[in-house]
Amino acid sequence: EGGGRRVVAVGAGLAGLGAAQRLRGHGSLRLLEAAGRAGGRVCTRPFASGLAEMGAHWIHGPSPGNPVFCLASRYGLLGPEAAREENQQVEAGGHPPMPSVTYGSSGKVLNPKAVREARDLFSALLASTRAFQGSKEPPWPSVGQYVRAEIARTVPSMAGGHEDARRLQLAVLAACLKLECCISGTHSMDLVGLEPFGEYVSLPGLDCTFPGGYSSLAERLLADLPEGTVLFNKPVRTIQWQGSFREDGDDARVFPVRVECEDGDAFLADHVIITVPLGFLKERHQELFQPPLPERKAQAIRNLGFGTNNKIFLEFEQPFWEPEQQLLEVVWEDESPLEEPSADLETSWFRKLIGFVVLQPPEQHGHVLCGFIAGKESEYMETLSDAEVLSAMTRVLRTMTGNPELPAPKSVLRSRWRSAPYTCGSYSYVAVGSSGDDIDVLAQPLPEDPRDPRPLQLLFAGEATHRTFYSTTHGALLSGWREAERLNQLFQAPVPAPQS
Ligand code: 6YU
Repeated sequence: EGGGRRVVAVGAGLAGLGAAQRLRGHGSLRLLEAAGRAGGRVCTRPFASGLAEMGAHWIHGPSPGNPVFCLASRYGLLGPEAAREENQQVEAGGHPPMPSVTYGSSGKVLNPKAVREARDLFSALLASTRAFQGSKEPPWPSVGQYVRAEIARTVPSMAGGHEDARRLQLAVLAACLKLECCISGTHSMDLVGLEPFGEYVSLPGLDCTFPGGYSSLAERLLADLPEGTVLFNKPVRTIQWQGSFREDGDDARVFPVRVECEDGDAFLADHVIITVPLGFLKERHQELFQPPLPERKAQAIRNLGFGTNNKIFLEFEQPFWEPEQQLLEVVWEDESPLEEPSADLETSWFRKLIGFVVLQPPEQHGHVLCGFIAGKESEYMETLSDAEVLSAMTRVLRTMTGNPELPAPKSVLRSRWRSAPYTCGSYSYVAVGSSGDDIDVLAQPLPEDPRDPRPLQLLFAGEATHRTFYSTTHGALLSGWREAERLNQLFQAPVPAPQS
């Protein structure tokens, strides 16, 4: 250690691991992680005969511009499909096409042509939101209000004016909005800001998964760090900055930051990289930082959105779907985006579920479906028992397939990201009333004054600090690299003369 500068990183998700990877060789580094494992929201668990991704599922846009894809390829963690050049060039715009079947609540498979028509309309509307990027006066504050207003305008001409067909189109559009809630990790698209929505960048490439689990990436990053760099089960309680702290028995060195863990252990540092999720910051920033964060930073934390998207894995003895089907969607035929959804969580939470992805290949995973559900309904689901969730899912599937005898799943496993004490939700979005500038403010190191003699005491990384790739693993990794680079630059700069 000697005179080298001491760096502490809080959180061993991809942002923290990425920062550690890039900081090697500079001063000394400790990573404090609240959980007993690395990866954070990258979390693979065994389920059925295979694996279940409780958090991040796909590499979004696996192509040479995606650092997660590049690392995973370098480590040999991806299957042959992902490595194919053609796959890397597909422009899916964040919504990869998958062979799908759409069930309606009347118990029948819906007409694929009618479903496609409504989906195409929705995609076009969503794409048209990009036009409002940077606009001083967007027509509506939120994506949801804009999309619904456009749908209302289209209604008279929808489905050639045929009432039943029009109703079906509206029901599919309601399902599209729920899917979008899962993608944005929000309760309602009415909470997602229209103007900033277009700043999110989707990379080219056909989304792919990790055959050995997403956690294999975190494990590789961890394995490359010197032994003992990461301390597990070390939740941080307070971060004191702008101080003058001395180690017992060593008066020579004074550190500006002191990081105290819940178990009372304390670490003195010159620089602390904070990678805790925005959800955790929203709940705890007031006690976490002493002195408190500047108002601008606290405001950005309050302004930005952080919602819930959960998964429900169901294992079946036998598949009731066809082998080629990769996505089973559900549409409640009595719903419309122009009407308020039911607010009674107890009786209708399961209506927010968008459907299921079939885990591939069945030889590895068994017959497993992965359902997605966002928002308050998803948070309500977290309060239920496994048996209650399993029985609600069985009812949904029986309704949708029109088969009251459909065998219940053998087992269930779900994520509970809202109740996870060191995450407090799933991922960030740019909420109504905030903008991409809030992301940059969140990412700004402290103290704010660049002439401060003790610069970069607090640095901020994590998915929510990446202006164009927030809510993704590549955004998280890049944010960690960015902050490590900021420190590396400082370490290379000539050391200023000590102040007397
Ligand atoms: C992706 C995907 N994906 C599904 C679900 C979730 C997420 N994401 P971490 O939380 O990892 O690390 C912080 C650590 O800090 C953690 O270990 C804590 O324990 C620790 N900590 C906290 N407090 C502490 C304390 N006090 N002391 C010590 N330690 C502490 N991303 O690329 N593909 O398919 C999905 C999905 C259910 C929950 C995802 C996906 C998001 C990523 O998982 C996430 O961004 C990163 O892993 C975060 O890493 P990190 O290091 O920042 O934090 C237009 C428009 C668009 C909007 N978005 C569109 C994009 C769609 C996003 N898609 C997501 C979809 C799924 C299915």
